[in-house]
Amino acid sequence: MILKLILILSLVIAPFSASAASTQAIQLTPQEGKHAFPFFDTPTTVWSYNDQVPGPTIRGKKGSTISVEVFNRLNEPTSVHWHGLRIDNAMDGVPGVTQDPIQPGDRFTYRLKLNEAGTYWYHPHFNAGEQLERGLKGVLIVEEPEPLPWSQDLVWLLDDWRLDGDGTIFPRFNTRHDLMHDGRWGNVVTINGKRKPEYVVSPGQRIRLRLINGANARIFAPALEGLAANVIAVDGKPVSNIFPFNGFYLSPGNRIDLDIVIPPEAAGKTFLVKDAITREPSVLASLAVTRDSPTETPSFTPPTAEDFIPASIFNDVEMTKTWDLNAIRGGKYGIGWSMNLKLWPASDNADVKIGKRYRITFVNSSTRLHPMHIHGVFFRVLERNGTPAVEPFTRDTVLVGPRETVTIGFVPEHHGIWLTHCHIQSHAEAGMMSTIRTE
Ligand SMILES: [Cu+2]
Repeated sequence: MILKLILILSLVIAPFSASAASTQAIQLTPQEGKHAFPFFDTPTTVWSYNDQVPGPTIRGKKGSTISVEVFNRLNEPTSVHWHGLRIDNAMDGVPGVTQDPIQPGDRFTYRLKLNEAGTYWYHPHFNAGEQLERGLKGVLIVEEPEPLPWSQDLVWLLDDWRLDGDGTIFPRFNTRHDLMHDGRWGNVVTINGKRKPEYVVSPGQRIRLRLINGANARIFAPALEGLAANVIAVDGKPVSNIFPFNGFYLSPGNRIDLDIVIPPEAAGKTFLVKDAITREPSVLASLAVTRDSPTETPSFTPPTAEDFIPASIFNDVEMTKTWDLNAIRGGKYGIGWSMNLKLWPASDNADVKIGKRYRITFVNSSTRLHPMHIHGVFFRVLERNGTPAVEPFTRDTVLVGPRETVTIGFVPEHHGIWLTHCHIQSHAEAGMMSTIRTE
């Protein structure tokens, strides 16, 4: 009651600080729903947040706090993980590590302090191979407080689905084939749940395009045809120097923010955005330019990468940890994906201290793909196969290719037990998870 009164007073007395002082309350209800794909007579039964696929895009201002009440109306437990957010460990959404699973009919409230502007996303961390594939995922955007030059902020959640001939979701998850290979790749690719959607832009417009890979396993290599773009952020954080967007692998979990100017002379044109990961590039979406007369393009000063970590600080480090990634027999599916020969929930953990410098090396001893994600931190890629990496940005997910060795550097910032795992859901569920214990 008193808190409410204070909030009301603060709205009356200090309207300009109201957004920072108040807490945005959001409801997320995981539940069965219907989603119409274009080629089928009947809508597909999906699992959704709030009957939407993808779930609602949550937006909050940097510095604000949001509370998200999750009401589980599925017939099985769930949780929500906030991919990329550096938050209180108790809010990280990992059942068995940071919380108990949310049982059917139960509620759990996540309080999230939005400290850093950027592009994030949310998804379950329970039976994730099935829950994500059935449609549970959404985007979370933390908005910059300053005025921005973009007249449109396009958010594209890239996904794929494995649908049967009648439009139902292929009901077997973590199959032997998925486990032996690179997880579950679908046969229908969608942007925001739609097939090849068209977005309308106008000549001279400056737009921001946020790409989020929410697929279970598919890697995307988005390419803009005939349109120049600059990369301004990777995995939520501003890059240290903006660079042209040209051949970027977006692994499950990765995000990229692009700055695009629609050429003033492009009135009436349509630009295709294709996925170049397949031999025959396929259309993901298109940007249709209106025939309006061009507007003046606003100038753009790239945001500063405030806490960008220089790679040189990892020349000498307090600790190194090596995780060997490989398939072994065992686990709940008979085929396990291991980190140092351990299958989750057994794990060979890393113990680290806040503020120290660490190097972690992922050695992929297999011939499969492993996009490795670490919760609650961002890191620099230092080396690939012993050669210094040139990446003017930080990440929270890095693709470790077949037989590849990738070394990263990071400085732990928050207490707690932070999961690190392969973001190919089948691999994670077959054991490829461990933790970084931070004190
Ligand atoms: Cu993997």
